[in-house]
Amino acid sequence: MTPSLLLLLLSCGACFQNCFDPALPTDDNNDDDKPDDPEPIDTGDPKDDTGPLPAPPPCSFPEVEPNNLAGDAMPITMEAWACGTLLDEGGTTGTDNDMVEFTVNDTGWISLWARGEDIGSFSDLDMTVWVTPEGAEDYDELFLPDASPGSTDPRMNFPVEAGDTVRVSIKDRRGGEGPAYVWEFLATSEKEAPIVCAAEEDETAGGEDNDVVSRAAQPLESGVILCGDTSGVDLRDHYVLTVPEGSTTLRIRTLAWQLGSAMDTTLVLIDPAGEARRTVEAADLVRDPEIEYATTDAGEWVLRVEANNPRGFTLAGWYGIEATIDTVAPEEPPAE
Ligand SMILES: [Ca+2]
Ligand SMILES: [Ca+2]
Ligand SMILES: [Ca+2]
Ligand SMILES: [Ca+2]
Repeated sequence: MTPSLLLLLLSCGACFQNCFDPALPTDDNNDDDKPDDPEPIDTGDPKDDTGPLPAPPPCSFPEVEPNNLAGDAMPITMEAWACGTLLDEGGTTGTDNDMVEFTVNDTGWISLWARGEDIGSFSDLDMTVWVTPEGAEDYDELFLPDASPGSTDPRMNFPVEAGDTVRVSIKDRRGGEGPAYVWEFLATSEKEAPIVCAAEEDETAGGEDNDVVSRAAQPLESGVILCGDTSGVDLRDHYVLTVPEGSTTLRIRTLAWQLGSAMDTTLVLIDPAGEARRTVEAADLVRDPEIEYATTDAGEWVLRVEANNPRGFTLAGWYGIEATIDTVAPEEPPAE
């Protein structure tokens, strides 16, 4: 691909941004060209307040090809936009792979966001992430995030350590045929965790793990958000719901994908006899399942929280579960 063609495509990307995203500023003095002088946006100083999110493009890190292989990943910094175009070497289809890499400055949660659809592209962006701890020989964590609420653009949050190297691959999921899709990417440091936990999972509360119904031991308290994790090979967690005598409505909600977890959750509600009464899987557009179930069967019910990620396991499989147990006590028999 010639440099002039790349410039033309990047210019198209800028046009997409300004035409389709009214939230983005327009710069009348700068036409629709990418800036010639990329400068990372330094928001490291809290006094340097640019608002809740770093300033949107201009792009601080226009991609430099070749960047298809891990060793060629383009170095970038957090809090600054990178951008590029998915175009194969022949310049005709979108089978490109673009990789960026950065080092984490502060321990805590980070957010990764790859934009395509949001800026007017018909791409279906795919983001794969590797995290390598400082001094490690190779990555030890692999995330497979997917779309985010309201968009096919992947966006996710997960905790990291200072010194970690994060490498990100951006592709079009459909691959093969297609126009030259533009993308933008931003990594930001989150000031707070995306979820507030009132209780934490105890994986071994009932034995070696909580992977089967018979080892369900940890109670879910009504109205309390419990945070758990299904990362790696730990794909199932079981909890106890104690249903008293009377007419009870169980309401269970999941807080995961909507907050940036890579987890696709399946909930299974199991009665005291061990029979599954209700199973709700992640839907395409809403991947955090909810259950509302009425029963008069008192006893120890079990809730299974299962990672059912269509693209395999992830190490960003964190979740929150909130169960409420509403019971109307049985009527007292009339006095003699
Ligand atoms: Ca590219
Ligand atoms: Ca590339
Ligand atoms: Ca677990
Ligand atoms: Ca488990």
